[in-house]
Amino acid sequence: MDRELTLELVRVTEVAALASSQWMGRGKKNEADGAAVNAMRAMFDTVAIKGTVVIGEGEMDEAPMLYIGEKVGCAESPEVDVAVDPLEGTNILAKGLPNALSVVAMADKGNLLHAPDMYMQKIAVGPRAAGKIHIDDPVERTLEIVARVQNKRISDCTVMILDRPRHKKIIEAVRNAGGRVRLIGDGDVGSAIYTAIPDTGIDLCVGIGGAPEGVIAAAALKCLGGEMQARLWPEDDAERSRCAQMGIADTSRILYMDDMVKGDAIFAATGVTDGELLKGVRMLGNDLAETHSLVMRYKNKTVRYIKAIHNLAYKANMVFGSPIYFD
Ligand code: VTB
Repeated sequence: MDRELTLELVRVTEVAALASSQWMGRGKKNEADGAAVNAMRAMFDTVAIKGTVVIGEGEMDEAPMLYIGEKVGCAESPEVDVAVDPLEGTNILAKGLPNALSVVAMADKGNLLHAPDMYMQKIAVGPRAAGKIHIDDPVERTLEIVARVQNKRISDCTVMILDRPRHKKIIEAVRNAGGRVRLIGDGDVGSAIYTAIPDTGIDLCVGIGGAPEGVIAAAALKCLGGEMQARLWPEDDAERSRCAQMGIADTSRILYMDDMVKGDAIFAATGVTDGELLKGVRMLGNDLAETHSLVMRYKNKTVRYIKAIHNLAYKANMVFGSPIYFD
Protein backbone atom coordinates (compact mmCIF):
# COMPACT_ATOMS: atom_id res chain seq x y z
CA MET A 1 0.00 0.00 0.00
CA ASP A 2 1.44 3.33 -1.05
CA ARG A 3 1.81 6.15 1.39
CA GLU A 4 -0.47 8.34 -0.73
CA LEU A 5 -3.37 6.08 0.12
CA THR A 6 -3.47 7.47 3.64
CA LEU A 7 -4.60 10.85 2.34
CA GLU A 8 -7.00 9.25 -0.11
CA LEU A 9 -8.65 7.43 2.75
CA VAL A 10 -9.33 10.65 4.64
CA ARG A 11 -11.37 11.91 1.71
CA VAL A 12 -13.56 8.86 2.15
CA THR A 13 -14.28 9.42 5.86
CA GLU A 14 -14.62 13.17 5.38
CA VAL A 15 -17.39 12.85 2.86
CA ALA A 16 -19.24 10.26 4.95
CA ALA A 17 -19.00 12.53 7.99
CA LEU A 18 -20.21 15.53 6.00
CA ALA A 19 -23.19 13.59 4.68
CA SER A 20 -24.26 12.02 7.97
CA SER A 21 -23.75 15.24 9.92
CA GLN A 22 -26.64 16.72 7.96
CA TRP A 23 -28.82 14.38 10.04
CA MET A 24 -27.28 15.30 13.37
CA GLY A 25 -29.87 15.60 16.10
CA ARG A 26 -32.83 14.86 13.82
CA GLY A 27 -33.72 11.57 15.50
CA LYS A 28 -33.35 9.58 12.27
CA LYS A 29 -30.52 7.12 12.61
CA ASN A 30 -31.28 5.09 9.49
CA GLU A 31 -31.31 8.16 7.27
CA ALA A 32 -28.04 9.30 8.85
CA ASP A 33 -26.43 5.93 8.27
CA GLY A 34 -27.76 5.77 4.71
CA ALA A 35 -26.32 9.19 3.92
CA ALA A 36 -22.91 8.15 5.27
CA VAL A 37 -22.94 4.90 3.32
CA ASN A 38 -23.96 6.54 0.01
CA ALA A 39 -21.32 9.22 0.32
CA MET A 40 -18.56 6.85 1.36
CA ARG A 41 -19.44 4.44 -1.45
CA ALA A 42 -19.32 7.23 -4.03
CA MET A 43 -15.95 8.52 -2.83
CA PHE A 44 -14.43 5.03 -2.79
CA ASP A 45 -15.01 4.93 -6.54
CA THR A 46 -12.35 7.62 -6.91
CA VAL A 47 -9.67 5.85 -4.87
CA ALA A 48 -6.95 3.97 -6.76
CA ILE A 49 -7.29 0.56 -5.12
CA LYS A 50 -8.75 -2.82 -5.93
CA GLY A 51 -10.55 -3.17 -2.63
CA THR A 52 -12.85 -5.76 -1.14
CA VAL A 53 -15.12 -4.83 1.73
CA VAL A 54 -14.48 -7.43 4.45
CA ILE A 55 -16.21 -5.51 7.21
CA GLY A 56 -19.12 -3.42 6.11
CA GLU A 57 -22.79 -2.73 6.38
CA GLY A 58 -23.83 -6.39 6.40
CA GLU A 59 -24.15 -9.39 4.11
CA MET A 60 -24.84 -8.87 0.41
CA ASP A 61 -28.55 -9.66 0.76
CA GLU A 62 -29.10 -7.30 3.67
CA ALA A 63 -27.15 -4.19 2.68
CA PRO A 64 -27.46 -2.42 -0.66
CA MET A 65 -24.01 -0.87 -0.47
CA LEU A 66 -20.67 -1.45 1.20
CA TYR A 67 -21.78 -5.03 1.84
CA ILE A 68 -19.29 -7.74 2.68
CA GLY A 69 -17.58 -8.88 -0.49
CA GLU A 70 -18.36 -5.71 -2.46
CA LYS A 71 -15.54 -4.41 -4.64
CA VAL A 72 -14.54 -0.80 -4.19
CA GLY A 73 -11.98 1.45 -5.84
CA CYS A 74 -11.11 2.34 -9.41
CA ALA A 75 -7.80 0.57 -10.05
CA GLU A 76 -6.44 -2.92 -10.64
CA SER A 77 -3.97 -2.65 -7.79
CA PRO A 78 -3.11 -2.64 -4.94
CA GLU A 79 -5.41 -5.43 -3.80
CA VAL A 80 -6.60 -4.50 -0.35
CA ASP A 81 -9.11 -5.49 2.32
CA VAL A 82 -11.32 -2.65 3.48
CA ALA A 83 -13.18 -2.37 6.78
CA VAL A 84 -15.73 0.43 6.98
CA ASP A 85 -18.02 1.94 9.54
CA PRO A 86 -19.40 4.96 7.66
CA LEU A 87 -21.21 6.11 10.79
CA GLU A 88 -20.00 4.61 14.06
CA GLY A 89 -22.66 5.67 16.54
CA THR A 90 -25.89 6.02 14.58
CA ASN A 91 -27.92 6.48 17.77
CA ILE A 92 -25.60 9.08 19.22
CA LEU A 93 -25.68 11.08 16.01
CA ALA A 94 -29.47 10.91 15.85
CA LYS A 95 -29.60 12.29 19.38
CA GLY A 96 -26.88 14.88 18.76
CA LEU A 97 -24.62 13.32 21.39
CA PRO A 98 -20.82 13.29 21.31
CA ASN A 99 -18.36 10.84 19.75
CA ALA A 100 -19.96 9.82 16.47
CA LEU A 101 -17.21 9.04 13.94
CA SER A 102 -16.80 7.91 10.39
CA VAL A 103 -14.01 5.30 10.18
CA VAL A 104 -12.18 3.19 7.62
CA ALA A 105 -9.31 0.73 7.95
CA MET A 106 -7.35 -0.88 5.14
CA ALA A 107 -4.76 -3.64 4.93
CA ASP A 108 -3.23 -5.77 2.18
CA LYS A 109 -5.55 -8.42 0.80
CA GLY A 110 -6.17 -11.26 3.23
CA ASN A 111 -4.79 -9.37 6.22
CA LEU A 112 -7.96 -8.27 8.04
CA LEU A 113 -10.03 -10.69 10.11
CA HIS A 114 -13.41 -11.08 8.40
CA ALA A 115 -15.23 -10.65 11.70
CA PRO A 116 -18.86 -11.67 11.49
CA ASP A 117 -21.60 -9.40 12.79
CA MET A 118 -21.75 -10.68 16.36
CA TYR A 119 -20.45 -9.65 19.74
CA MET A 120 -16.80 -9.60 20.74
CA GLN A 121 -15.22 -9.30 24.16
CA LYS A 122 -12.50 -6.65 24.04
CA ILE A 123 -9.81 -4.99 26.06
CA ALA A 124 -7.82 -2.06 24.69
CA VAL A 125 -4.88 -0.12 26.06
CA GLY A 126 -2.38 2.44 24.86
CA PRO A 127 1.31 1.91 24.04
CA ARG A 128 2.61 1.99 27.60
CA ALA A 129 0.44 -0.90 28.74
CA ALA A 130 0.73 -2.82 25.45
CA GLY A 131 2.25 -6.27 25.98
CA LYS A 132 1.55 -6.12 29.69
CA ILE A 133 -2.17 -6.85 29.95
CA HIS A 134 -4.24 -9.99 29.45
CA ILE A 135 -7.92 -10.19 28.53
CA ASP A 136 -8.54 -12.83 31.21
CA ASP A 137 -6.98 -10.86 34.04
CA PRO A 138 -9.49 -9.48 36.53
CA VAL A 139 -10.10 -5.82 35.74
CA GLU A 140 -8.65 -4.86 39.14
CA ARG A 141 -5.28 -6.28 38.07
CA THR A 142 -5.47 -4.61 34.66
CA LEU A 143 -6.16 -1.30 36.36
CA GLU A 144 -3.10 -1.71 38.56
CA ILE A 145 -0.94 -2.37 35.51
CA VAL A 146 -2.39 0.51 33.52
CA ALA A 147 -1.92 2.87 36.46
CA ARG A 148 1.65 1.74 37.14
CA VAL A 149 2.94 2.00 33.58
CA GLN A 150 1.52 5.50 33.31
CA ASN A 151 2.79 6.60 36.70
CA LYS A 152 -0.75 7.34 37.85
CA ARG A 153 -2.86 6.33 40.79
CA ILE A 154 -5.70 3.89 40.11
CA SER A 155 -8.01 6.66 41.25
CA ASP A 156 -6.66 8.79 38.37
CA CYS A 157 -7.53 6.15 35.78
CA THR A 158 -10.69 6.28 33.69
CA VAL A 159 -12.19 3.24 32.02
CA MET A 160 -14.59 3.73 29.11
CA ILE A 161 -17.35 1.13 28.95
CA LEU A 162 -20.50 0.74 26.84
CA ASP A 163 -23.51 1.45 29.05
CA ARG A 164 -25.19 -1.96 28.86
CA PRO A 165 -26.69 -4.24 31.54
CA ARG A 166 -24.20 -6.94 30.52
CA HIS A 167 -21.40 -4.75 31.90
CA LYS A 168 -22.87 -4.32 35.38
CA LYS A 169 -20.27 -6.53 37.08
CA ILE A 170 -17.25 -5.04 35.37
CA ILE A 171 -18.45 -1.50 36.08
CA GLU A 172 -18.82 -2.35 39.77
CA ALA A 173 -15.41 -3.99 39.82
CA VAL A 174 -13.72 -0.90 38.35
CA ARG A 175 -15.47 1.37 40.85
CA ASN A 176 -14.68 -0.91 43.80
CA ALA A 177 -11.03 -0.93 42.78
CA GLY A 178 -11.03 2.86 42.92
CA GLY A 179 -11.09 3.53 39.19
CA ARG A 180 -13.41 5.92 37.39
CA VAL A 181 -15.91 4.85 34.76
CA ARG A 182 -17.10 6.77 31.72
CA LEU A 183 -20.17 5.13 30.33
CA ILE A 184 -20.96 5.60 26.66
CA GLY A 185 -24.15 4.91 24.75
CA ASP A 186 -22.39 3.69 21.60
CA GLY A 187 -19.08 3.98 19.86
CA ASP A 188 -16.52 1.54 21.18
CA VAL A 189 -14.25 2.06 18.19
CA GLY A 190 -13.56 5.51 19.53
CA SER A 191 -13.14 4.39 23.13
CA ALA A 192 -10.51 1.82 22.15
CA ILE A 193 -8.58 4.44 20.18
CA TYR A 194 -8.76 7.01 23.00
CA THR A 195 -6.70 4.71 25.26
CA ALA A 196 -3.74 5.22 22.94
CA ILE A 197 -3.98 9.02 22.81
CA PRO A 198 -2.84 10.53 26.11
CA ASP A 199 -4.85 13.72 26.22
CA THR A 200 -8.22 12.01 25.81
CA GLY A 201 -8.10 11.06 29.51
CA ILE A 202 -9.16 7.48 28.77
CA ASP A 203 -6.81 4.81 30.13
CA LEU A 204 -8.60 1.56 29.46
CA CYS A 205 -11.50 0.23 27.43
CA VAL A 206 -13.16 -3.06 28.33
CA GLY A 207 -16.38 -4.88 27.59
CA ILE A 208 -18.42 -6.62 24.95
CA GLY A 209 -19.21 -4.74 21.75
CA GLY A 210 -19.51 -5.46 18.05
CA ALA A 211 -16.89 -7.75 16.47
CA PRO A 212 -16.64 -5.70 13.24
CA GLU A 213 -15.96 -2.58 15.32
CA GLY A 214 -13.30 -4.56 17.19
CA VAL A 215 -11.28 -5.25 14.05
CA ILE A 216 -11.47 -1.61 12.95
CA ALA A 217 -10.30 -0.48 16.37
CA ALA A 218 -7.47 -3.03 16.30
CA ALA A 219 -6.21 -1.51 13.04
CA ALA A 220 -6.16 1.93 14.65
CA LEU A 221 -4.43 0.68 17.79
CA LYS A 222 -1.84 -1.08 15.67
CA CYS A 223 -0.90 2.22 14.04
CA LEU A 224 -0.73 3.87 17.49
CA GLY A 225 1.33 1.13 19.16
CA GLY A 226 -1.50 0.21 21.53
CA GLU A 227 -2.95 -3.23 22.01
CA MET A 228 -6.32 -4.89 21.77
CA GLN A 229 -7.08 -8.45 22.77
CA ALA A 230 -10.43 -9.95 21.91
CA ARG A 231 -12.59 -13.02 21.80
CA LEU A 232 -15.63 -13.65 19.62
CA TRP A 233 -18.79 -13.86 21.69
CA PRO A 234 -21.34 -15.95 19.74
CA GLU A 235 -24.79 -16.07 21.31
CA ASP A 236 -26.32 -19.09 19.58
CA ASP A 237 -25.47 -22.10 17.44
CA ALA A 238 -25.90 -20.19 14.19
CA GLU A 239 -23.27 -17.70 15.34
CA ARG A 240 -21.01 -20.48 16.57
CA SER A 241 -21.15 -22.16 13.18
CA ARG A 242 -20.33 -18.84 11.51
CA CYS A 243 -17.21 -18.67 13.66
CA ALA A 244 -16.30 -22.22 12.62
CA GLN A 245 -16.81 -21.34 8.93
CA MET A 246 -14.33 -18.51 9.27
CA GLY A 247 -11.76 -20.83 10.84
CA ILE A 248 -12.38 -20.09 14.51
CA ALA A 249 -13.88 -23.38 15.70
CA ASP A 250 -12.75 -22.72 19.25
CA THR A 251 -14.52 -19.49 20.14
CA SER A 252 -12.77 -19.28 23.49
CA ARG A 253 -9.60 -18.54 21.52
CA ILE A 254 -8.03 -15.17 22.24
CA LEU A 255 -7.56 -12.96 19.21
CA TYR A 256 -4.35 -10.97 19.39
CA MET A 257 -3.40 -8.01 17.22
CA ASP A 258 -1.94 -10.16 14.44
CA ASP A 259 -5.03 -12.35 14.37
CA MET A 260 -7.12 -9.28 13.61
CA VAL A 261 -4.76 -7.17 11.48
CA LYS A 262 -1.64 -8.59 9.83
CA GLY A 263 1.12 -6.55 8.21
CA ASP A 264 0.70 -2.90 7.34
CA ALA A 265 -2.51 -1.03 8.11
CA ILE A 266 -3.97 2.37 7.30
CA PHE A 267 -6.69 3.94 9.40
CA ALA A 268 -8.71 7.12 8.93
CA ALA A 269 -11.43 8.69 11.06
CA THR A 270 -13.42 11.91 10.75
CA GLY A 271 -15.44 13.36 13.61
CA VAL A 272 -19.16 13.63 12.97
CA THR A 273 -20.13 15.02 16.37
CA ASP A 274 -17.63 16.48 18.83
CA GLY A 275 -15.64 13.88 20.70
CA GLU A 276 -12.62 13.17 22.88
CA LEU A 277 -10.38 12.96 19.86
CA LEU A 278 -11.88 14.93 17.01
CA LYS A 279 -14.24 17.84 16.62
CA GLY A 280 -17.41 17.13 14.74
CA VAL A 281 -18.48 18.65 11.44
CA ARG A 282 -19.07 22.40 11.68
CA MET A 283 -21.30 24.24 9.23
CA LEU A 284 -19.64 27.61 8.73
CA GLY A 285 -22.20 29.28 6.49
CA ASN A 286 -21.94 30.11 2.80
CA ASP A 287 -21.92 26.36 2.04
CA LEU A 288 -18.63 25.91 3.88
CA ALA A 289 -18.12 23.02 6.27
CA GLU A 290 -15.17 22.18 8.47
CA THR A 291 -14.04 18.62 9.25
CA HIS A 292 -11.44 17.23 11.62
CA SER A 293 -9.82 13.92 10.82
CA LEU A 294 -7.10 11.61 11.97
CA VAL A 295 -5.15 9.41 9.60
CA MET A 296 -2.29 7.07 10.31
CA ARG A 297 -0.34 4.15 8.99
CA TYR A 298 1.31 1.30 10.85
CA LYS A 299 4.40 1.25 8.65
CA ASN A 300 5.62 4.77 9.35
CA LYS A 301 3.71 5.52 12.58
CA THR A 302 2.91 9.09 11.54
CA VAL A 303 -0.32 10.30 13.12
CA ARG A 304 -1.81 13.16 11.15
CA TYR A 305 -4.65 15.40 12.21
CA ILE A 306 -6.25 17.06 9.24
CA LYS A 307 -8.54 20.04 9.41
CA ALA A 308 -10.33 20.67 6.13
CA ILE A 309 -12.69 23.34 4.90
CA HIS A 310 -15.06 21.99 2.27
CA ASN A 311 -17.14 24.03 -0.11
CA LEU A 312 -20.29 21.96 -0.32
CA ALA A 313 -21.47 23.78 -3.40
CA TYR A 314 -18.71 21.88 -5.19
CA LYS A 315 -19.46 18.46 -3.77
CA ALA A 316 -23.21 18.54 -3.23
CA ASN A 317 -23.80 15.38 -5.24
CA MET A 318 -21.15 13.50 -3.34
CA VAL A 319 -22.33 14.65 0.07
CA PHE A 320 -26.07 14.76 -0.42
CA GLY A 321 -26.61 12.34 -3.29
CA SER A 322 -28.55 15.21 -4.73
CA PRO A 323 -28.76 18.65 -3.20
CA ILE A 324 -30.82 18.38 -0.01
CA TYR A 325 -31.19 21.30 2.32
CA PHE A 326 -33.08 21.33 5.57
CA ASP A 327 -34.85 24.68 5.39
C1 VTB B 1 -20.85 -1.31 19.99
C2 VTB B 1 -20.82 0.15 19.61
C3 VTB B 1 -21.52 0.41 18.32
O1 VTB B 1 -22.84 -1.55 18.71
O2 VTB B 1 -20.00 -2.10 19.23
C4 VTB B 1 -22.30 -1.80 19.99
O3 VTB B 1 -19.50 0.59 19.48
C5 VTB B 1 -22.52 -3.22 20.41
O4 VTB B 1 -23.86 -3.63 20.26
O5 VTB B 1 -21.53 1.80 18.07
P1 VTB B 1 -25.08 -3.36 21.28
O6 VTB B 1 -25.63 -2.00 20.93
O7 VTB B 1 -26.06 -4.47 21.00
O8 VTB B 1 -24.56 -3.40 22.68
C6 VTB B 1 -22.92 -0.18 18.37
O9 VTB B 1 -23.69 0.46 19.34
C7 VTB B 1 -23.61 -0.01 17.02
O10 VTB B 1 -22.93 -0.66 16.03
